[in-house]
Amino acid sequence: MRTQVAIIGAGPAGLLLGRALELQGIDTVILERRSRDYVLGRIRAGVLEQGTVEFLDAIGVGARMHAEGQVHTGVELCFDGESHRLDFADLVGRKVMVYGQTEVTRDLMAARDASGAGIIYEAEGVSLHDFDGSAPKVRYVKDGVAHEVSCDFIAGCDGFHGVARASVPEAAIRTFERVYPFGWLGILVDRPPVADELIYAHHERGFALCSMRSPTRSRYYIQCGADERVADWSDDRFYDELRRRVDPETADRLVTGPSIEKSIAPLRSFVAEPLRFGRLFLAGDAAHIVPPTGAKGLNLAASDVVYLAQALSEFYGDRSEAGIDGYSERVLRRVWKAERFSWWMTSILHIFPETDAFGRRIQRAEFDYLKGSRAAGQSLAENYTGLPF
Ligand code: RFL
Ligand code: PHB
Repeated sequence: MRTQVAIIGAGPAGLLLGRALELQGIDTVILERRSRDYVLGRIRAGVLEQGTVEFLDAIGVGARMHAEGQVHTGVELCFDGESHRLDFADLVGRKVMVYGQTEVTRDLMAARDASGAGIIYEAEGVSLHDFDGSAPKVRYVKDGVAHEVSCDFIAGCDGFHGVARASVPEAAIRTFERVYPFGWLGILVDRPPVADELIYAHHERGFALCSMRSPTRSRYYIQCGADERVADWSDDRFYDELRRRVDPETADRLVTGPSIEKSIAPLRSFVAEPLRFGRLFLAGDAAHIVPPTGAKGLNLAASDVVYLAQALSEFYGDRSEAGIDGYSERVLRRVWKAERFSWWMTSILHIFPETDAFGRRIQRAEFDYLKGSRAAGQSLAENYTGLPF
């Protein structure tokens, strides 16, 4: 089989890239290790930056998002039960869209189906070859039969545990990492959200987040120990803990119900440098990870893809290599700003093992500063709604 760009992974990064390239007339093959249902069953991100929304519109997959997603013009911050609303519209004239990653993925899969391009699911043993020359290849096994795809470029969009980054010689790559000593325990429940907007809460017992997927479906998270097990958290125990961490009115308003999903996500900051190795590019979680506190992971996958699609379209359209040469530097400059913001949001909102009395006073001062200073509010709002591409 021959294609122009072989894409590894059918998460948001791979699907967005496939769609953007298809609109430029560039041929792609997408190889995904899991089944379609498995990919659609993963509950992850919920907040789209304004720029991500604009990108989805530009590639013609925004219709259902505008019909079913919820536009949010602010968030609530809560510190030891005291609340403060940040009004993004007033502070920076911007907004975000609450629309699940699962739904974005579903819309992109439907668009790919409609164009007839297809996705090769359950591709096993994917391996990358010869990306240091001009004729890279990707091999995989499907239903017991070995296949080879020859291509001009490989896009590694296969997430943090994928094969693409792991295929790069160790001496050619440098990684930067911080693993946080806690995780997020999340539940999904078919009950109306406790508030119209997201609530990010700091409490001496740990962080909590009240989010949503629709007017009838809520997503809640609490900070938990890194080694805790989902099985030890009954729904009742989860709700009791959540109530203790938010302000009393929110706790009273909470409508509980049986969880339809419950999982623990570890928290990590990670960046690989560079993001281009000859004819191989890394994008999305394959290239970098942020803790979810800033709601940046999916949005970074989208901005990486904007740059990569542009670079490849310049290569094929204008026969210019400037875009692919500049890809890594351009992406990393934006990525590190999102890393900084996500790390900072995490550090002010969570309880760390080393958070002593001094540390909590500093966290309190951050909250008071955000409450009292328009500049501080603008800084958070500008980052949360998304820095320019
Ligand atoms: P994905 O989504 O992990 O997709 C990678 C795909 O590659 C496949 N794959 C392979 N395919 C073939 N061969 C192999 N060897 C392969 N190895 C892996 C995988 O099966 C998968 O389908 O990466 P991608 O596309 O880069 O997308 C990144 C986002 O999924 C991620 O950044 C976000 O979900 C992060 N995130 C959030 N981001 C936001 O922007 N806003 C949020 O509100 C937000 N909340 C979250 C989050 C992530 C969370 N978890 C569980 C990590 C909340 C949580 C709890
Ligand atoms: C979510 O709804 O899953 C969500 C929202 C905001 C975050 C992280 C996750 O910062």
